[in-house]
Amino acid sequence: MSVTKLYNAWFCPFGQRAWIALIHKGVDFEYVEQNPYDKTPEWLAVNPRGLVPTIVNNGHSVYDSFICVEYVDEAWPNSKNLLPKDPYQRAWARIWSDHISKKIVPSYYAVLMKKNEEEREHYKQELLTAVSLISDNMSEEGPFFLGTDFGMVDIMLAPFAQRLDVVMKHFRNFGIPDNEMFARYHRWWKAVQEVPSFKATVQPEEKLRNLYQRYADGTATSEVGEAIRKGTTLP
Ligand SMILES: N[C@@H](CCC(=O)N[C@@H](CS)C(=O)NCC(=O)O)C(=O)O
Repeated sequence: MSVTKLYNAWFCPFGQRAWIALIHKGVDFEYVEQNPYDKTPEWLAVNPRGLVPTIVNNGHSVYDSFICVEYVDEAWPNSKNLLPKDPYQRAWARIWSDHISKKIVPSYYAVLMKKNEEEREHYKQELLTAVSLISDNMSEEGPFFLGTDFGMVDIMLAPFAQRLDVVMKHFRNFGIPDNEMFARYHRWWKAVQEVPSFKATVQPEEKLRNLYQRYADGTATSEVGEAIRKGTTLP
């Protein structure tokens, strides 16, 4: 049987999701560092969209981080479920994963990339509203989104929580306020930082900041960068 491969770029928050999922489930895989911007025929043969993350398993390519996380959970079933068993709880986890993709991620990039201060203010408010909404819907007991088990929603949010702390504070002097409204969010984030699979994927802060400089300058030519500039949906 061929070895399972994860094509990723060290800095990519989407790729980090698939990476965390594979480690968390204890999957034996090979990490392949890939430059996703260089759309060589070899790379496009692995993923026609040319985006990381991409998981290659049993001769098939699986891509898009949300799909990768679900796939990992289903392809390597074990006690470390990333999605709960109950259909409604599964739907609930997907509802909030979708919220992260549609509300939190785009506003994070917009605060980072928009040049106009007024526009940035608008997206800061959107980001805070979106984060407070997800915090209000985290399980009371916690510490994770659904309770005691680290899972899908936590994986979807964690790479961006890290960038809010490391990148956003540095370039925009802006973060999630440490007040009553966001107390549950901060309890969640503290617990996530102790999860071994998450810890294993964390990159040095300085390295991340250097990489995000071009987003903060508004010059990033990635598909995400183009989408934020044009106001279209993210890839
Ligand atoms: N929706 C995709 C987005 C993945 C994505 O945008 N990855 C970036 C790196 S962080 C990429 O591969 N960019 C290549 C490009 O922009 O050409 C996912 O969730 O996996």
